[in-house]
Amino acid sequence: MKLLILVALFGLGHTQHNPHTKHGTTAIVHLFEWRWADIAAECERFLGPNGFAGVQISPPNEHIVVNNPWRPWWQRYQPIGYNLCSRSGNENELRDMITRCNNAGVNIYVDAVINHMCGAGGGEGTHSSCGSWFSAGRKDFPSVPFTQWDFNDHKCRTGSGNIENYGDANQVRDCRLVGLLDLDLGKEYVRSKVAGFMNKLIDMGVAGFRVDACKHMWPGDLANIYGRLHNLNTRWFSGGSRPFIFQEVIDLGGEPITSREYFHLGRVTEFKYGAKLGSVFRKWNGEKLSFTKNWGEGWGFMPNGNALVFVDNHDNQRGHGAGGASIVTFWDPRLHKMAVGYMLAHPYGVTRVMSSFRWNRHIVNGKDQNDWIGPPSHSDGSTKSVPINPDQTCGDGWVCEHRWRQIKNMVIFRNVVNGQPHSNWWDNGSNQVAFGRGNRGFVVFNNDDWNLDVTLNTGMPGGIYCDVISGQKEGHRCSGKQIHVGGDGRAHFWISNRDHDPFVAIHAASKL
Ligand code: AAO
Repeated sequence: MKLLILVALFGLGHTQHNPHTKHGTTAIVHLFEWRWADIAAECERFLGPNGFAGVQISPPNEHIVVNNPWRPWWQRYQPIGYNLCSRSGNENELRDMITRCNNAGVNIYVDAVINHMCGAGGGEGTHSSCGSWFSAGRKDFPSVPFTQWDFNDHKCRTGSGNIENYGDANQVRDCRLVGLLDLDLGKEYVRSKVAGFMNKLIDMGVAGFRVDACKHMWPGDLANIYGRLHNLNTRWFSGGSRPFIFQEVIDLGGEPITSREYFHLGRVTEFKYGAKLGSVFRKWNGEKLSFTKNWGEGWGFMPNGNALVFVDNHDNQRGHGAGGASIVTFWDPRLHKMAVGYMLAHPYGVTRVMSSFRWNRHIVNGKDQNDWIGPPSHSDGSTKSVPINPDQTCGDGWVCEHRWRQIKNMVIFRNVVNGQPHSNWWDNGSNQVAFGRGNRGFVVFNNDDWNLDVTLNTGMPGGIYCDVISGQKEGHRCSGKQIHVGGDGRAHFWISNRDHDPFVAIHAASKL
C-alpha cells in the first residue's frame, strides 16, 4: 500500500519534469525570435543530425505590434489573443515546423505567456500580429474573448495597480507586472481558455512549455491549468506522456516567493546557475573554478530533478530580468564557450543553450539603451530569415551560438556521457579543473593566467582521442588536438592560457 502511494505520488509529481527527448538527446536550444520556416529547416539540416533534443520557440500566439520603439523583441510578451500567428509565422508554418522537427527527432517547447495580456497602455485598434481588434484601455480582447471581468485588478491593493514591492507575495501575483494586464487565473472561464490554447499546441505535437512569469501566478491556479492539459500526441510520444513543463521563476534569494513552491508542478529555471557560473569564469568576488567541485546542489541550487539550467537567457543577456553583470553571453565569446562547455559537461539539470541575434549595444551608466532592439528585420518590420554561410555559421546578424563548433560538440558530449556519474575530479586549487563522466568522457579547463601541464586519471579506456574543442574527429583523423590515454586511463594535458579556447574535451565517440 505504502509503495503504491509512493508510486502514485512520484508519478504525479514528476511526470511534467520529463522533457521526453528522443534518441537519448539531452540539450535544448532557445532559437530566440527565429521564424518557424527557419526552425523547421534547422531541425532537419543541423539540430537533428547533431543530437539536439529540442527547441524553445518564441511565443507563437497573437501579440501586440509596437511602433515606438520600433518592433521591439518584447512585443511578443504582450498577448492579444491565442490565434497562432506571430512575428515568426502563421499557423500553417507553425504546424509544418512542429511536424518536421518531430520527424527529425527534435522536440518543440513553446514559450507560453499566460499570466497577462498586453500592457495597460497598449491602446486600441488592430496593431496586432494577426490583425485582431483589441482595446487595452477597456480590457477587451474579442478574439479570445476576454473582457474586463477576466482580469485581476479588483484583487490588487497597490496604488498604481502595478507590482510595487516584490516583498509582498499578494501583489506579485495579483497586480500588474510592468503594467501588463493581469489575467484572473482563478476563474474557471480564464483557465479553460488558457488550457484550450495550450492543448491546441499539444495536439499539434509540441512536447511541452516554458511557462513565462510563473512567479506572478498562484501555484494552485497553475496546478489547475496543467491538470487540464492533454497527454502528448502519440504520433511522436509514447501513450500517457505528460507535457514537459519548465517554469520561469527568478529566485536569487531574498524574496518571499521561492522556486520551491513550483517544484511539484514541473521544472523551474535555476537563475542562480548562470549568475554564479558567470562570477566563477570572470573570477569575480574571489570565485575560483576549483570551488566548483561540488557544483549543483552543493552550491545551494535547487534539487537536480527540478532544475532547468542555462548560462544566459534572452532577458539577462541584455540586462532585463535578473542575474546582473556577471552573466556571460556571446559578447564574451571565449568565456561563453567555456561556461557553456562546463554546463554541458556537468550532470546537473536539464540544459538549455541560448541562440541569439546581435544588436547595437549602447551602454550608458551600465544600462543598454538598445536593450529593446528586435531581431534582424526588413524595413517593413518583418523578421529576416537565417542565412547559413559556407563555413556553417549564420549571417545577417544571427549569432547561432549553437552552431559554434565548441558548443555543438559539447552537446554531443552530453549525449555520449548521459547517465554517467561525475568522476575523477582534479583541480590545482585555482582555476584549472578537470572531471570525467564515468568512462565515457573527460574535460579539462584552464582559466588561470598560466599554462596547464598535468597528467590525470581520465577513467577512460586507453587509446587516441580527438579533442572536440580545438577540432573534432573527422574520419580517421583529428582536425584538432589528439589526446593519448594510456592503458591505465592516464593522459597528459597541456593547455596554454593563451589558447583560443583553453579547454579540452574527449569522449567515447571521439576515439580514433
Ligand atoms: C515592456 C516595457 C515596459 C512596459 C511594458 C508594458 O519594457 O517598460 O511597462 O512593456 O507595456 C519582457 C520585457 C519587458 C517588457 C515585457 C512586455 O523584459 O521589458 O515590458 O516583455 O513586453 C520580472 C519577472 C519575470 C520577467 C522579468 C523580465 O518576474 O517573469 O521581470 N521575465 C519574463 C520574460 C520577459 C518578459 C516577461 C516575463 C513578461 O522572460 O522577457 O518581459 O512577459 C527582480 C525579481 C524578478 C523580476 C526582476 C525584473 O529581480 O526578482 O522576478 O523579473 O526583478 O523586474 C537582483 C535581484 C533579483 C531582481 C533583480 C532585478 O538581481 O536578486 O531578484 O535584481 O531587480
